[in-house]
Amino acid sequence: MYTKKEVKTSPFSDQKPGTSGLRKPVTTFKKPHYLENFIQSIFDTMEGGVKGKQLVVGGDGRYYNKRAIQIIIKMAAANGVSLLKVGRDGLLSTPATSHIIRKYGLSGGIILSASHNPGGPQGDFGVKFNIENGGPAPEKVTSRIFERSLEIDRYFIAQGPDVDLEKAGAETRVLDTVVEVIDPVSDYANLMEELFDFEEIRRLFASGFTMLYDALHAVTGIYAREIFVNRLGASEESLRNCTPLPDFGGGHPDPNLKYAAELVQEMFSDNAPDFGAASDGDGDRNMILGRKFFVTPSDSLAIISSNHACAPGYKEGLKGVARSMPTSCAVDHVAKDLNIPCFETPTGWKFFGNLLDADMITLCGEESFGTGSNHIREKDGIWAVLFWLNILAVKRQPVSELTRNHWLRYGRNYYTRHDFEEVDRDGAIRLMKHLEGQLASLSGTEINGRKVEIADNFCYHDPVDGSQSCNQGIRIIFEDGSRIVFRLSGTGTKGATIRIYIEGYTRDKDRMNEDTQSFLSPLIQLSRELSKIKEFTGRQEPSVIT
Ligand code: VG1
Ligand code: CO
Repeated sequence: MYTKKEVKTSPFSDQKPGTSGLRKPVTTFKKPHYLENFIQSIFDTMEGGVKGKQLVVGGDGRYYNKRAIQIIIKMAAANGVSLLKVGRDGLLSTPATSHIIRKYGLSGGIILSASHNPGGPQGDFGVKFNIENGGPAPEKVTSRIFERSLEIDRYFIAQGPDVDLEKAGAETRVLDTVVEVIDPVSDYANLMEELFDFEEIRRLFASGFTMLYDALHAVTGIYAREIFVNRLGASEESLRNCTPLPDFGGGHPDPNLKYAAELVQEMFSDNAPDFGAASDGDGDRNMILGRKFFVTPSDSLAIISSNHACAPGYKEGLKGVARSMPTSCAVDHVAKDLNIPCFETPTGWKFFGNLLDADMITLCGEESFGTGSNHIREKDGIWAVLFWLNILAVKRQPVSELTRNHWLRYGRNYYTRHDFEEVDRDGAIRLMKHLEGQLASLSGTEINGRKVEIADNFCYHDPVDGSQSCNQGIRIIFEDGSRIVFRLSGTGTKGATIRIYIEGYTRDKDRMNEDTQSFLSPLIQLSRELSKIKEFTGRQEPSVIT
């Protein structure tokens, strides 16, 4: 029924993976040979060759997911993959994929997602490749893939009918490859039951505790229904937008104050439920809200770390923690208190992989609504929501009270990120050069009463494999614990996105409940002046503030 075909092709020059996989407009991915070239480049550079390997593939259900999966199934077969697990209907969240790779000892996985970027025919598509530890391919692997993509001249693909992906458990032979359709939820849900106290959380819901979970019409809808409603007894009304749609209902599947506006509005209304949460397109991000209360992702990591013992899976204690460089230093205070190491890595989950593999950290997170642990090698949205539920089930305190008590104990790291999206790329690059040029003269000086402790371009030395990743963002750190960080996004697909991260720290008990933007306004003002953002981009105001 199937025949193997070799197709001649020529390279594309723009297949360099960014912070998290290769992300391009759907229109680019639909160009003849575009997806095929990239997939073949992954196969061609797999250690020991792809022949005979076992892999998994799935995606967040966005537009082009179904078509792309069929192409990948046929390419995997023509390249001699022995077993290919595929999520039912082509669906698998990023964290669930990571777990499948680890649980079944697969050699890797392909995740079709542009994460939080919008979908649909005019939206974005993406391909992420994860390696055998279940985590995103590290830079040495993505560089090999990119180099290969620049010289590729052929790919292999099976010709024959599409594989039916509707029934979990079904097996189809494509050439010599077994294509197995898997239930995308059950293995993952079982893992969650091992880590968290489902009994206790069930009791919490039974006591009348209310929650609103918004999947933003992306992949986590199917996980939320099984875990929160079926296994934990939350009411059906707790679920919002939980049917995955190819265009995410026209929305932006990014769980933050701007793009999850409906949820935010409800959580800040007078009859708000006790707890609110949302995830992104591929399910690795999370936003945590209480009644009329927003928890910054940086605080969320710190609060989870400090309350880790509430969850059975973490009772034994933490080996260490890690955060990406722009993430606020809130977790550093907890680490100090627990007397465990705290690592600072560049942006992107791939940098946590070595630390997790070497058992040097247990929990880690990013300011960009990403939190996770050593249970898999990706950040994990539903996991973070469950961790909060587990903590709340034990503490029986409102989210706001829990967070405020945390600040009283450790001090508060006021934190905001200002994104200037889709600015002119040349202007953005010139802005970063301008900042770089000022670093030497900034060190040791005093600006508006704050002494600069460090002004540099962050360079990471991986303590496990000794690799170096430089040029990871300009940081200006002041002696009083405040910081301004500038970097360019590596996930956008139009122009450039400048991210400015601003942080201020206080232990003053009388200053714990101020408005973040006003607390930080002198630093925000300074960030505009230092970067001359108006001059370089023509823009004064950010497009997104989180
Ligand atoms: C953004 C975030 C980063 C995150 C990455 C992937 O990258 O800032 O923290 O790891 O997205 O997230 P950037 O380069 O645009 O700042 V996801 O949910 O795409 O896997
Ligand atoms: Co994501």
